[in-house]
Amino acid sequence: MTQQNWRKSVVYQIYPKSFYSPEGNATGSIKGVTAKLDYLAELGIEYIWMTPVYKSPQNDNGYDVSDYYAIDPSYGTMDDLDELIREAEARGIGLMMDIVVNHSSTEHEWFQKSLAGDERYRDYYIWRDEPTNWESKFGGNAWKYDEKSGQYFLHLFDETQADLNWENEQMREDVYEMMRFWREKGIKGFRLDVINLISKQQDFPEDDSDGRKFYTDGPRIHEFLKEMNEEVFEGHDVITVGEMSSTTLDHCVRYSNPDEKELSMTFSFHHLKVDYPNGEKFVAAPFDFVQLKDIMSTWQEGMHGKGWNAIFWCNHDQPRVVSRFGNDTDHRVESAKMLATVLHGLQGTPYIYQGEEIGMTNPGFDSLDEYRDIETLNIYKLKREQGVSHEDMMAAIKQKSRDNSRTPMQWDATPHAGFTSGTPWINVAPNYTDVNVETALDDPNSVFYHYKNLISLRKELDVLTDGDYTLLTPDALDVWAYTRKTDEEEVLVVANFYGPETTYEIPEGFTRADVVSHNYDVPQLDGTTLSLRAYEAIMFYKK
Ligand code: TEU
Repeated sequence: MTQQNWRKSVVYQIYPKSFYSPEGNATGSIKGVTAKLDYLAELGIEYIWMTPVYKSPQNDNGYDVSDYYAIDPSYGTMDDLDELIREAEARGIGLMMDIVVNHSSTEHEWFQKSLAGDERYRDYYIWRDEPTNWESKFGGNAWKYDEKSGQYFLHLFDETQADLNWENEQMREDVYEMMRFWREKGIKGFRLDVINLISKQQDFPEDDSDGRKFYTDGPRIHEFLKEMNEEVFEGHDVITVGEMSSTTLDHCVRYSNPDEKELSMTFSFHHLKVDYPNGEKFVAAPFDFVQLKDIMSTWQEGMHGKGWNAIFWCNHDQPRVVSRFGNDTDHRVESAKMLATVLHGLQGTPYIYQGEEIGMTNPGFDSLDEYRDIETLNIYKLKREQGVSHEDMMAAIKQKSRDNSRTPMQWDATPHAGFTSGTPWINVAPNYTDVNVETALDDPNSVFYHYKNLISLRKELDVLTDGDYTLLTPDALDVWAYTRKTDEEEVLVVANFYGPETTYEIPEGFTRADVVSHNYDVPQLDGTTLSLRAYEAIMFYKK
């Protein structure tokens, strides 16, 4: 992939812990990723974003890095990683590494030295005499007391994930040097974990909320990203994506505008909070469809010609989209394809999360024993202490837990879905006997081939890269229709997000012959009146 045409590519996200273990272990490995490269090449993706495989105590499944230069033995060796880079490249696939530098594990040597009061390293982290009332994203106060020094350190995530002090220039240089090490290995991209949280307002005020306004898109963030670009990315064939927590459109335009020289693109999450009543995640609730269209459309319009979106429904922190915005019981296949069509028609780079391409669902675990995630377990404990009932918490967890996306990849109908011959670290979703890669590859009408077609359309149709976006149905309670247009080409996407049949008047000039993606046989089009069946979605294209 060159700098010029990466915008036509699709990225596939791998959570290696749950991808494949050829060794028969409880957790997947780097060799497991290499073993499945032909499958990914068949799908047509051009980049793999692999979540962290660095040495780590694994309290947050690798987002707590204890050595940025070493591979965690549970994932294999550095040789395995070199082999993955080579083998991927041989198939035209670039590997993106996940860089976690808002925080490190408290087991990292830097933190250990900081704790010991080492002159150079004390200031690599954020120490204060008094805590503030800021909250950790995983629940509880964000400051932890250290008896020895009588000071508190900041942790926006788990207490074993200490926030790095980006005000310290030497720390920043150490981070850039580490990133150059990975670049020199031949990786083709960086995904930057919660990168918009690295610059904290230095007076550390008390908040009437959880504190996020004092460190989200903080005072020096653009300066730090420009510096990182100069030190690491500039002049090299790498793409970059920043994970932007609770960000704004204006900041994302700046992060991803090529003239600003910061990043290639940004992830934002507002569209995945449409089932958070009053902003609260751990409450079971339906999603707001009109709001979903509104938010995504605002970002489509706002980034057009200025910035670049990373577009996605799923990742390792989100429930499965077919269970969330589709229908994973009566219309799993239709609704998985519908959601894929809507996403791949949009401006930006699509990210597909492992298993999404075969329509994997939430596992529906009822018992807390089946959950593993540190966020889920922390929040359960906290909410129970605050008096929320076990039943209400379990309903919320079943719908919202990050473990919904972390169950093993379903390769075939053999025990443990072919993920491992051993006992997996987390249970496999019970529907693996029907929903698996082997079945999908054998069926020309599977979700897999629908994704494959959409990925190839992204490469063929320039309008999917360049076209401007117009939402045609802002108020409709069931239909999302939009166009993408350039002077030469036009795409129309029409999707029914629900089960009951509905009709939609399409703009003049599109015919059955213009259909390039569809999840039913023949479109029910009478003049300009389109009748849509359950979760039906059509993409039209004309020159
Ligand atoms: O996630 C950042 C983040 O804020 C979330 O998506 C988080 O999971 C959510 O707020 C919880 O409700 C990134 C990683 O993707 C996630 O896996 C890590 O746990 C987190 O950073 C800390 O490194």
